[in-house]
Amino acid sequence: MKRTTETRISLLPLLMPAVTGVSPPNENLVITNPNRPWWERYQPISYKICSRSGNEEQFKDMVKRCNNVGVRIYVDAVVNHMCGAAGGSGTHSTCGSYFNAGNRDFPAVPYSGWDFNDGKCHTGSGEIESYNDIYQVRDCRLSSLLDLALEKDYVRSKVAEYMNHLIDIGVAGFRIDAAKHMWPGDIKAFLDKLHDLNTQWFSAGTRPFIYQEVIDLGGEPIKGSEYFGNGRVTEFKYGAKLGTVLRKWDGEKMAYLKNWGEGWGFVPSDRALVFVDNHDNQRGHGAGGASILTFWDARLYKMAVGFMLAHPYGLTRVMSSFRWPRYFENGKDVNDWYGPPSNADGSTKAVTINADTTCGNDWVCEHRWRQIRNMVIFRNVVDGEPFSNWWDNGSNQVAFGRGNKGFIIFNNDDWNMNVYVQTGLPAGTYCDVISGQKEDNRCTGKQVYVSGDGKANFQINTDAEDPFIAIHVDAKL
Ligand code: QV4
Ligand code: CA
Repeated sequence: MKRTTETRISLLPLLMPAVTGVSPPNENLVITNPNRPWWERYQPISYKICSRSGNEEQFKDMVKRCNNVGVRIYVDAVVNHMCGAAGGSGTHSTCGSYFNAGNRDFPAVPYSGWDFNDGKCHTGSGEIESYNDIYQVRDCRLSSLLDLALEKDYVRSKVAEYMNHLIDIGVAGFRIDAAKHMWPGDIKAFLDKLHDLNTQWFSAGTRPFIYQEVIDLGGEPIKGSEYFGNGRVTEFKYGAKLGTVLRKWDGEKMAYLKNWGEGWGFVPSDRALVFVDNHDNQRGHGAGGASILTFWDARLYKMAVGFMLAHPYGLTRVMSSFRWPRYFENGKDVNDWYGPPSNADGSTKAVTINADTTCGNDWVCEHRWRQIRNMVIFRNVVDGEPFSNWWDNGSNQVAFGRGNKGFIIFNNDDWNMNVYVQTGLPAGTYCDVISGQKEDNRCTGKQVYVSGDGKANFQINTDAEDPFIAIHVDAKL
């Protein structure tokens, strides 16, 4: 399975142990200045499955092999627009399909001038000029990207045809890119045309899982809630706020996380798709700003992902990235455009696996980091259990449990922690799944002793490699 822009793993209940999101698989504009940026994949030329990650046969093979081992594939669907207005004309597309951006001609779909919103957008530039005008945001061009006229049944049908092709191959659902830039009713119209999932892997009548990229940090007229009828929505406040808390910016502290979730003004839990970072904001694109934690800040990042996976709010997504030569000039990463690790001929480097199970070739594979992988298991073990036994020291030492199945405790203060707290767990010896895990009925890391009354002693020094401990009933000796 090749990853280019990113791989996303979100965690659904136990029946779906692993869920992977893939970069846009359809044909896109080939951009050579800069040299093959990751973001060229957000400039569609056609709906042929033919990208830098491979062709249709290779995509089918990946989906089949993943489905056969219980890994579900979600596709990033870029259907708000085609390539940028300055994309030119010719066959510089990943499958060599001809197009002419200047006169809106995309014969490989086919789309023509009638299928775009040029006449509908009322700004002087044809671009979105103000996010305070909901008509501009939906009907004008986002960064010059040619905006599709999704009120037309023809356009809706072409989009649905593309998505149905993917569903028939075996994908389990979609991330709807730039959903804020489409009218909720237009999204509903093409979603209503979608097939049920492929019965080779899914039970009859299963609908595709949908989550919509709507950036709503508050302060704009378009609200995530307008999209609830279509599926989940991305909750961007989540990563921005969690990063602020763990960095201790703006006077925030972990003790305030006691009412994390709706209590922080987030969308209802059953509507939320949450994440610490994504492929945009880990490199300064999109929303969230400087507080966003990423693999570059590994220690705080593991704590943030650990907190997210332990907490019951939302449907969680784990990021998996590639490293790039990040280089700041005047506060901006001038290399934010870098594509995936690639060979001299432009082909993407393989995701090699090291002896310690981490990835090589500059693939970061956060999902394989022991702390993150083990917290995914934690989330599955505690699924459905209530948020319980919150404890805090009024500062940055906090703990909480999930019923009688799991417990997690953090020390993000500048002093050592030594506490005796209620875990809610049955008496016994548990393996900490952060410093190690349970193997052959012994712990490879720290051990935690829970006494008959459910209490346990936790010591976490401020300079610990990972200043948090997590235990659950499947890691009990
Ligand atoms: C630029 C100017 C234009 C100008 C044009 C001239 O902005 O005003 O007219 O040049 O050629 C790239 C460039 C951008 C360029 C554009 C068109 O960065 O400078 O326009 O191409 O050539 C990704 C990247 C963008 C990239 C885009 C298309 O992040 O930088 O643009 O792909 O290649 C908002 C939205 C939200 C969006 C977020 C980034 O509400 O929906 O911004 N997030 C999603 C994806 C994101 C993707 C897109 C949407 C677009 O997650 O990855 O943008 O599909 O918040
Ligand atoms: Ca639009």
